[in-house]
Amino acid sequence: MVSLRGALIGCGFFAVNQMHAWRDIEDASIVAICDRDPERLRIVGDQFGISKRYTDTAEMFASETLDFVDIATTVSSHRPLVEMAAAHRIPVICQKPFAPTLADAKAMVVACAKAGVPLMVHENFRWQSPIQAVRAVLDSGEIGTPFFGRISFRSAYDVFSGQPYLATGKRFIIEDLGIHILDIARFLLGDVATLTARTARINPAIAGEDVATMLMDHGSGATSVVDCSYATRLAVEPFPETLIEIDGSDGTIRLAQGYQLTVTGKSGTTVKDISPPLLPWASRPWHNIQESVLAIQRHWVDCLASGKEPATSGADNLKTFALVEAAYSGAASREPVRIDDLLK
Ligand code: NAD
Ligand code: 89V
Repeated sequence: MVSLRGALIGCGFFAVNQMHAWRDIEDASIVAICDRDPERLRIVGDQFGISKRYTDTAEMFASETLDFVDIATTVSSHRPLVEMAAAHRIPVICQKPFAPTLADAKAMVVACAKAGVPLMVHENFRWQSPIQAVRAVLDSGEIGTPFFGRISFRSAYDVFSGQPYLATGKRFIIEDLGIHILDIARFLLGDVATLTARTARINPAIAGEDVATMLMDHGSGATSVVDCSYATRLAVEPFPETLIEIDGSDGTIRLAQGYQLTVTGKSGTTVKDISPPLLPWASRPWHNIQESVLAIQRHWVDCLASGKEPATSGADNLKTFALVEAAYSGAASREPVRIDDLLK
């Protein structure tokens, strides 16, 4: 297979992981990079040996022949950049959060559909191997039909040192982190009918909410609780582990801190350590997330080769993004929100 020619837009904090992962994928390579900050362009260009460097995205699209673009900028630039890729008929990956509003997210899906180009949201948490392992247990039928889930991310890790912008937005934990955990809930238990939410800000030094609790009714009939906190000090800091409890008609799944998976089901109880691999370029505790970046980028290359729709396509991600919007509006109104009403 001929190697796909990609370009990366946005050479900041997280893009370095994406560049490492592209280097591990032999069917694709990054041939050009773009950042409006010349210093970030220099750092990433030098680290990964990329000589084609642009500070202007329009100039890059005009000058390069590309098979895809990978957008790793922060949220406010996502819509104009995705629409620019669609106008050039270039398949596009866009980091989460997909958009500032659901209306912007819908517009990007329409723009790419009209241009006939694939669009994938870089929603990588469901690609973490422990999350995939939970999904495999559900698919095996071992615990029967799930009727309850708790998907939990509670931490006091200092995310602001690497990503200072997270302290300044009116929206914080649901938009930045809850979006991943809500996506995992959809991935494991299916699409959501209604959501009820409560939020709090415990850290007085930040602008947005740092605690969120969401109760969801899934279309399947299952109920789940998604709870997220960056104000939870524990004896052993679990960042960035997502902990999972699922109860089914024939058993239970528990993914506990330290990547310990306990399954009690039709064939008894098994306990396994399902720690993710430490890739050569990865570092703890981020290795769990870094491994998922490689997995989702591999999936993108497979999808481009086969014509399959990515698991976290733009259209799929609208259903996760609707949960984010519902959580903010439901926390404000203290009323349950119907998800179908948002997706019309
Ligand atoms: P960052 O601010 O460190 O990097 C963003 C870079 O994009 C900056 O260098 C900036 O100069 C550049 N940029 C912004 N607008 C641009 C434009 N229009 N044209 C060219 N360059 C532009 O941010 P970050 O922490 O790396 O986050 C980037 C995105 O990745 C965010 O959406 C964030 O939510 C997401 N993220 C995802 C994960 C994950 O696990 N999926 C983890 C961390 C961050
Ligand atoms: O996914 C993210 O955007 C990151 C982190 C994993 C720290 O929440 O902000």
